[in-house]
Amino acid sequence: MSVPGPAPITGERREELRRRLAALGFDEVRFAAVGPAGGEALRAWLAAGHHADMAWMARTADKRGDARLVLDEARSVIVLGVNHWPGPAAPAGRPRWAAYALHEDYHDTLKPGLIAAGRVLEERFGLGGTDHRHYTDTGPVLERGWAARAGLGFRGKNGMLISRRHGNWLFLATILVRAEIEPDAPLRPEVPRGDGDEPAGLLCGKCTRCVDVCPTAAIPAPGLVDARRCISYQTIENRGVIPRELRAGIGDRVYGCDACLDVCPWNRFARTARSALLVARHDLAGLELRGLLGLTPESFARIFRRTPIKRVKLAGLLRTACIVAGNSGDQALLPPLCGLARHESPLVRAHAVWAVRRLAGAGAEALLAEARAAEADPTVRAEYA
Ligand code: B12
Repeated sequence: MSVPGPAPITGERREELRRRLAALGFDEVRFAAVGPAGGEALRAWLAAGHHADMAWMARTADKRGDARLVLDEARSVIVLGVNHWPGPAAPAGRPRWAAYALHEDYHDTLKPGLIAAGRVLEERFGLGGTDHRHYTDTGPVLERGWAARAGLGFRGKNGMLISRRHGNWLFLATILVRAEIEPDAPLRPEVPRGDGDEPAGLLCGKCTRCVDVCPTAAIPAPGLVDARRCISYQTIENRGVIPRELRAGIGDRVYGCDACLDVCPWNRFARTARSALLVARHDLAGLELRGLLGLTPESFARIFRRTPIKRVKLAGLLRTACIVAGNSGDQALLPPLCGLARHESPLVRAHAVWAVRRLAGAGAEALLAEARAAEADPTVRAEYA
């Protein structure tokens, strides 16, 4: 005898669920039915090597392509969006941070909202504790695909899930649920190819601003991001040496990159974030480059505690700060950079050498002579060579 699943959530009960989840701080609450889900597109992306060294993406590809391998008997996906636009106030002449990083780490701050959402499902909708599972960038789920399926927005040519209300500035979270929830419609139900895989750029029209503006040409086709060339990947996920040919394109971006987000015309509707699930750290946008170059383990831990930036660790941030200094044209940064050419981390030394050379030109060899003579690490020696 088969055990009946949880009762379907439809009509007014579905709207009650939407209201209760919105009240927890989620700016968008939408529903999708589990079904075929972008697995083929993901596999093509992986086969082309676009995931760089994010091997975990390949290891979990089957699950990402099939929500039922993540939660067996999952019938619905609740897709939640939190607007994180920090507003237009970033001061000029400072190193640039991705907008999402101007808040405490959303993986942590959204969690209480997701746990509370689970309680709502259990206490008000009769689901058991094992009938739902939540993620925000923390599990093998194609979050943008589900968000598009649920009509929360559409996948833009920059790969982002773009909302008509919030532009490019939504954090996404998903709750896989064993109950059937009456799904919301995707933005243009007449366009799908039949498998729920909406073409990228659905509401982009002829606009290609995001593709054209990318400083490292990381968007080879609409909707397709090659992480190997993406500044976001290089400055956040890559913990090693940043390829030399990409360093100039990094410009003044010290952590993450919003180049392809910033230019999107859909951002005109965005409003400054006010969700209770975010803790603003807009002060980071005021940090000066010279200060970053002087970070110590203690000051790094103090300033970046609870932010997503802590994940790249001190050496990772100093590495990118050296690149930004090299790109700055500011010769006054040569003394701290020469100091970093003797830093204890070879990663930092390698990028400091690059920056000194870029800033000082022919004068660099004299400035680096002592550090070079003392250098034993092969990666840094390669940088000198
Ligand atoms: C790996 C990853 C990265 C990588 C690779 C980026 C990429 N384009 O895939 C790197 C490190 C480069 C990166 C960068 C950024 N990321 Co990121 N990243 C992820 C992560 C963990 C997986 C994304 C993924 O699966 N990529 C593989 C590609 C092939 O998948 P895709 O882009 O989703 O598109 C496919 C599917 O949607 C599928 N599909 C199509 N139709 C359908 C239909 C259905 C029903 C389904 C299920 C699927 C599906 O086919 C599509 C094409 O192949 C997600 C979190 C998550 N678990 O989803 C966050 C996530 C995508 N990142 C996010 C953010 C904020 C960023 C940055 C803006 C950070 C920054 N400022 O530096 C940049 C933006 C870069 C860009 N233009 O994409 C947000 C995006 C929110 C949004 N509104 O879109 C996410 C969703 C995290 C979150 N929870 O908020 N990221």
